[in-house]
Formats: sequence, structure tokens, C-alpha cells
Amino acid sequence: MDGNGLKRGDLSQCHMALDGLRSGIFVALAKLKGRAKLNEAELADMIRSLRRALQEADFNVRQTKEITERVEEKMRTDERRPGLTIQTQALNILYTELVRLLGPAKEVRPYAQTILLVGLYGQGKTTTTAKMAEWYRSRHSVKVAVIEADVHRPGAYAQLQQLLEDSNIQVYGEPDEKDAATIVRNGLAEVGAADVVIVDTAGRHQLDQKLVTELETIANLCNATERFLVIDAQVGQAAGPIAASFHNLVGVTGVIVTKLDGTARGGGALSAVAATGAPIVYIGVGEKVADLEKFEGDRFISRLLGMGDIRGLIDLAPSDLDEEEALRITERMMSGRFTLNDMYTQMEMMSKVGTVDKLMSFLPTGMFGMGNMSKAQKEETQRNLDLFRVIMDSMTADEKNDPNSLKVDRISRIARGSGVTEKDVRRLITQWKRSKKMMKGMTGNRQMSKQIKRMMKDMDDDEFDMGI
Ligand SMILES: Nc1nc2c(ncn2[C@@H]2O[C@H](COP(=O)(O)OP(=O)(O)O)[C@@H](O)[C@H]2O)c(=O)[nH]1
Ligand SMILES: [Mg+2]
Repeated sequence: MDGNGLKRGDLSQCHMALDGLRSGIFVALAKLKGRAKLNEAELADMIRSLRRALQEADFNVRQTKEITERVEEKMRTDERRPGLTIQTQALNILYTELVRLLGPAKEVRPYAQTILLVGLYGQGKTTTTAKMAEWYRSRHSVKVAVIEADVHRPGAYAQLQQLLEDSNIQVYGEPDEKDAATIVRNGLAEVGAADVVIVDTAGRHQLDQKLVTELETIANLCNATERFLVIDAQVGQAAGPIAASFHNLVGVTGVIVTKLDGTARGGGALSAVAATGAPIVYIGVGEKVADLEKFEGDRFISRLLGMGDIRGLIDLAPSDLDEEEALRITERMMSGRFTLNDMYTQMEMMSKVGTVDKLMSFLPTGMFGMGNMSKAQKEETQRNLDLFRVIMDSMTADEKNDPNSLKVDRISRIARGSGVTEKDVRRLITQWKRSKKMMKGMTGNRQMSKQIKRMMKDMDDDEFDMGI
């Protein structure tokens, strides 16, 4: 595991209040806790709770009905994998259903496109305007232009210009003009030849009449091919009504969820999708222009449900991921022993699960703090993993057991054997030392230690504790 991602301070996330939908779902699943057999009354109780949780999260009647009916049906008919508790089975079924509901990311063609971004104040519209512009420019090599039509926030034009200063994207704005429609009209005339035009608009804390009229006028003028609602991951249940009102106004065709690099899980986005019937298109994962990702439903739901405990990892990973091995490593971590071999096995497990990225989506954000790794950090981790594997293949078992024994001559032998530089080998050792220290730090942390122990005990009891 890469030391980069281990931040001890992140433990606090485990104790943060759960957002509405997630806690509602966990309350529902808790009805099945510790049950070995499916009991009709408890199943009915669970389905009732689930229905309430979905409704409170502004899922509409049809969606709520469809999900609860399918969960109930599958609970009765799906064959349960050996060793899986009823509760875990329910979680997995619900996971599949929610991913299905979200569907695949919307494809946005990179030509003949005018995109209007709408949303409340501070949600990330201006930042997302710049991110998307750079996305189309760099990935599709098309001509992109942006129009700043926010006349209410002083400095909006300067903000957008600054975000895009390093790219050759055309930024149109009239900082002294007070009428948004005028800017949009002039802007469209000016940037007419662009393949993709993105129009940034003003937001308020609430949709007031003035903003409504302004947005309507702009939307009519633009005749936009896409109208994307930008929504902050922190907006919980309120997202449903907010999305519905923007939908009534401009006809939302896609949702962009921002600030998913933070601690918020983005439950509100599901409500926004339910309220508009529009799919999620992109997610924002940082303040920088490059911090935009295509939406992936399975990762999004894993994160939302907090499926990133080791149990979830085992249930969802390919079957060749050995449960005992995972337990053994956790135990060794707990004991403070952490050889290069352990690190190697961890890496092998990672490669079996897939990319680091995939593993990150399973790991608990609170437990290892990995959820907050930037995209660049994740990419670096992947590169390190590949390199370290090569190096370790040139090491003897003893050397891997006791990396401290690696002195100059051995380091140079290993470097030659694996075709890398000595500096690379030293980097591996430094990385191991750092990881070991972090593991120690984690197990030295009493709260963390207690949590891991409880989790392992639950695994022994073949019981899945969701922390409630
Ligand atoms: N961490 C993080 N911050 C973001 C993200 N998107 C926007 N922000 C920040 O949120 C704040 C408001 O963003 P802005 O684009 O001005 O929102 P607007 O009022 O909707 O235009 C700024 O400080 C942005 O840097 C994101 O994906 N992650
Ligand atoms: Mg703005």
C-alpha cells in the first residue's frame, strides 16, 4: 500500500454523521443483522425501512417501487454464496440495483455542442466550466469556447480566465455588462465557430424570481444542446427539490456532482437523478482544472454505501482473492509485523482485484484515508506497484522477510537482476519503511485499533457489522 495515501487524521471520517440515504439504508439492512435464515417478518420489515429511506431521499414512487420489489424478489430467489450473511447479500443486491438505476455515464458528443451549466451558488459551476472546456480541448482536440454569463458574482469572468489561463481556450465575458442575456448574445456571435461552447451562469442560494427569469432568457437564447445541473456532493436530501426546480426551468439533461474529493458521499446526487430522470455525466474531484472524471456508477455507489470494508472487498472481488490471505494480512498489520513479503502480497491482491483505482473504491475512506488520493497520486501508486513487483522478483525470500538486511552490495545485485537503478531499489525500501511506520501508527491509534478488531471479530462470527 502506498504511504502517500495513508493519513491518520482521516479517522474522523468514520464517525461523521452519515448522510440521509446511506443511514436510511443501513437502518433497513440492520433489520437482518446476524440472521442466518431469511425470516418473512424481518424481510418485510427491512423492505418497509428501505422504502422509507428511498422516499425520504426523494426517489419517486416508481423508482422506489421498482427497487424495493427487485430487492425483495432477489432476496427470496437468489442463491446465497456460502459464507455470505443475509445482511451482506441484501447489501450486494441493493448495490447492484442502485448501480442499475444510475445507468452508464451519458456520452456527450464533442461537436455541434452548446452546454449550459446551471445550479445554485458555490456548487462549482465556474470551476466545472473550465474543467469541461479543458476536457474537450485535450481529449478531442476540438475548438472550445466558454462564455461567462454570471453578472452577479463580481470577478466571475476573472475567475474563469484565471482557471483557463494556461490553455488556449477562448474565454468570452463582459465584466462591466449587467445584463446576462446581452453577454450571451454577443458571446455566441463571437465564438460561433467553436465545436463546443460552454455557458456559465449565475447561481443564488435559492432560485429567486429574478434568477428564474434570467435563466429562462439565457436558455432560450442559447438553444443549448445540453443543460447540465452542477451539484455539490455535500447537498443531501435538498438536492431533490433543487434539481426538480431547475428541471422545470431549463429541462436538465445531465447532472455533474462536484467535490467528491472531500468527505461527502454524494447521496443527494441520487435524488437529483431521480428528480430529473437525467443521468450523471461527470464528477468533480478537486479544485484544479484537470480534476474531472467521467462518472462510473459502480464506484459511485460503493462509495455512497461505504462498502469499502474488507468484507465488501471480499464479497465483490474476483473469487481468486483469498479471504484467508486478506485476514492474515490484516492480522499481521495488527501485530505490527510487516515484512516486504506482506507488502508484496498486498500488491498481488491489489493486482488481482484490478487496478489500484478499483481497490480504492472498495477501501474505506475513513480507515486508510485512501479516498482522498488525487488522480495523480493514484497513477503514481500504480507505477510504483509495477516497478516494485519487478524488483521484488529479484529478491530472495530472506531478503523480503527482512528488508533491513539490504546493504549496498545486495542492493546493487538486485538492481542488476531486475534491470532497474539502485535508486529504484532504495525507493522500494524507503516505501516499505514508510508503510511499516504508518501501519504501526494505525495500530497504535486506539480508536482505529478497536475498529479493526471489531471488524475482524465480526468476520470471525461471520457477521457483517455496518457500524450501527
Ligand atoms: N475540492 C473541490 N472543490 C471544488 C470542486 N469544484 C469546485 N470547487 C470549489 O468550490 C468553490 C466554488 O466553486 P465555483 O466554481 O466558484 O462555484 P459556482 O459559484 O457554482 O460557480 C471554489 O472554491 C472551487 O474551487 C471540486 O470538485 N472539488
Ligand atoms: Mg460561478
